[in-house]
Amino acid sequence: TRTYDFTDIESKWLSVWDELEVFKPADDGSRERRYVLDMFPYPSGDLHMGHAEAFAMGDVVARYWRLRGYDVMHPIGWDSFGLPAENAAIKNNQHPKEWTYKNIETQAGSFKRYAISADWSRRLHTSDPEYYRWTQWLFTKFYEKGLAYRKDHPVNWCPKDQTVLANEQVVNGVCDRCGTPVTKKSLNQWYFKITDYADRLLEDMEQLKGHWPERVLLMQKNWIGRSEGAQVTFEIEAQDALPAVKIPVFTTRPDTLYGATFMVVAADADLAGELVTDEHRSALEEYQEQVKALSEIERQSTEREKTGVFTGRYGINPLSGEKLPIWAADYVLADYGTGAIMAVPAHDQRDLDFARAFDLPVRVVVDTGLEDPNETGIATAGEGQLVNSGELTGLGKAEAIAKAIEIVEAAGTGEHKVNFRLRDWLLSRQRFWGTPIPIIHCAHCGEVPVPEDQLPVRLPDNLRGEQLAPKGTSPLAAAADWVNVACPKCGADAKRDTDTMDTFVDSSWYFLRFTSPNYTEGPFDPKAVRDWMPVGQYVGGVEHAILHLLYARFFTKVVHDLGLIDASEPFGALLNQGQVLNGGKAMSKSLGNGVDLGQQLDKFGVDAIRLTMVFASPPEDDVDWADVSPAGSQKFLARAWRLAQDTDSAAGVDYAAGDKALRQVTHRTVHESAQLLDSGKFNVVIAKTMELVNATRKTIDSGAGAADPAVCEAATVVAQLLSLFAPYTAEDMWEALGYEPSVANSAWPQVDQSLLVDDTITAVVQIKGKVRARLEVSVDITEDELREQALAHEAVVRMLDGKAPLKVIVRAPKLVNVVPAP
Ligand code: ANZ
Ligand code: ZN
Repeated sequence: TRTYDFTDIESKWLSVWDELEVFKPADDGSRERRYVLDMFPYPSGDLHMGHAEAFAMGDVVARYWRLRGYDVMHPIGWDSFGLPAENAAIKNNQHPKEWTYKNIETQAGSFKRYAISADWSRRLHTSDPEYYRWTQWLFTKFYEKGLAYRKDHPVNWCPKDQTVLANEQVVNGVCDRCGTPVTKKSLNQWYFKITDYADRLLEDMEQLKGHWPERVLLMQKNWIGRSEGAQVTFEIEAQDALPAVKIPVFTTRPDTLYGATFMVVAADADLAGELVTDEHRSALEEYQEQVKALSEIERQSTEREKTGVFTGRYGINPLSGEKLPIWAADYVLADYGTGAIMAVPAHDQRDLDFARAFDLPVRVVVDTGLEDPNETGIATAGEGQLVNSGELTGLGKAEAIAKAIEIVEAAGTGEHKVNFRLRDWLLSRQRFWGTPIPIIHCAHCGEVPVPEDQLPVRLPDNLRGEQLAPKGTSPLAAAADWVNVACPKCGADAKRDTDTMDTFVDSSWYFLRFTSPNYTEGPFDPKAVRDWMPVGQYVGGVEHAILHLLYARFFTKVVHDLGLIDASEPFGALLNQGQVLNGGKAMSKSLGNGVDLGQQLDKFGVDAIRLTMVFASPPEDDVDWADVSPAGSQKFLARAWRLAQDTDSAAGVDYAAGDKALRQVTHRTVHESAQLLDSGKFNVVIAKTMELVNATRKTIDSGAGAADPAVCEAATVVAQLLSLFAPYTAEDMWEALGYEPSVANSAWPQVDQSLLVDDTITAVVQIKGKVRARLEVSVDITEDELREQALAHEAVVRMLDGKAPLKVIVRAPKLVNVVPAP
């Protein structure tokens, strides 16, 4: 007899699946379509344990939906632009594409071996000119809509990588790639105007509730950071030779206007330099130098002692007419609100800390019933009644906010205002290995988008090694033959933009391209997008909770507004799989606790690794590789596989004649598995399958033996359930049972409801305290089901005589008490 040999099974089925194109959707509308997507990989070497987990989870969904009869699209591709390729190229004196495409091939081979049920015909790479042509095309559409623009801006700059960093790439003041302290630099940069979409990005999260993890929605909400309040203008008095000016401040608490005792401008905003008097200028400049070295997080830290300098100027409170000293400090950020605030130390902790550090007055204007902040050092932010506040005195907080806004609006010194924390998306990168920005700069015409028929703007093929090294400007600037072009508008000598795009741009629309990856008339075929979008299940790490998901949502909305697609949200449901740890810690070189996926696959087989990943915990939870047993998984798979070997062919078997107890276990398993899969409890399905395998073996050993039709039925179901987790083993079982490949496209097993009721109980139905009926019901019948059955019973129907009962008290599963209407 054959023994379970995973190597043998793996090599046998891979080619069969390929040949039969088992995982290619029919895409003909004959069945309802569903789109399952794993966040596409970055080709950084071979696949690792993290990929193995994420893709195992996504594949469970794809394979389950396929069995349920949906036409499933589960594509795969690569997010293949980015820095590591460039760094490798510099080191090895190559072009980045060499490293990139070599790694892609390695990963593709591993994905195939890992038996991801992917439609390989849809494969794409964002670094292919056929792909980035359309990234560029989309950029030009954004540009035409005013959604892509350039501005001078102080940017985070990594002096070592010689590149601009987004805020989130600055961690504790250092570059998250190389650890070098980050400095500021002013550069003319490209931005996407994502702030125009702040409100919609926030509102449309309603549609995602219940389908996306709660914490991801919360993180997005905080990132967008909507706050409502007022913008209030303060007159700044002329002083010495300096003229009077007006400074708007943003406040969420206009009710506290009478409690403002000073003002603060961001030390690094131009405004600080414009306000400061000669007497205080050198102190300000010295202070500004210190501030430059700090990260945004440090600046806003409530732990750090407050610092600042006086500007020598005063502003007039528009409500009270009071004269307030203006300070410059780093706890006020230049690029939030207006970069200036009114400070209300009694009710804002940061202001209170500052007031105490510099001996500024603290005035309570909201009586919250709490102790005086002057004494406690704790600002009171809560509800209360206004005091010492002129016309606002006596009002509650909310009323006072409304009233204050009314007053400043009437006086023309302020207005209601909504502010967002979200900033525009800085997409320029001074790097080589990215999508070139399709703009030509002409001395006569200004910025000219590259016309559609001249796209793609291809990256030059002839740069390599040191030529790609960062020099403060994009390496593309050095490629004279590439940079110098004729202006598409006037024909004069002009220059290409030499920046490339943030790779997050590439990944903001790849899910649309997957619907029609070979389409040449546009970025995607509108019909294909209509057919497939939105993605039914998106799977990926929580590290993408903010940026990637927000950018993808933004792109989808813009593309929707361009009239190109119907969907306005890209991902209907989101699953964040956990991490794979080892010994309770993330795997890392420095800890030396890395586990090599390839070695695990060689040792235990693909199926055992996949099964282990899914069995370890619910998909959202981390998997600690030190706590799991791939050897145990392998043993279980051998045991399951043996069932099919021991059973006769399934052809022509009448299951109804089989052992009833085993049939009940089988049908119950199918029934419960469907519920568990629908609610994402994949690990429990494996536990149920294990129980079914045990029950089947017991029947073989004790009952009518392997010839029992119930055994054949059970083995069939085991193969189908296992096809979600252990596709090779399942396919081999399927063949042994006498079916045609592939089990992946067989149908979800039919449940015989009568076999679900195994543990039954007699429920009594009482009317006016007398037993009138008895019902044979399942022990886990729900209250609703029991009520329905009781009221449908003929004795009860007769007694109620067509009238609705006054009251029905249900105690499932044993008792129903019916109180008839009088
Ligand atoms: C007066 C005041 C009184 C404030 C009070 C709060 C409480 P969010 O919710 O984050 O929008 N603020 C405004 N611009 C700022 C900036 N550029 N840097 C630092 N802080 C700034 O916070 C808005 C509040 O943060 C504003 O309301 C302002 O302080 C401060 F009892 O104004 B408030
Ligand atoms: Zn021109």
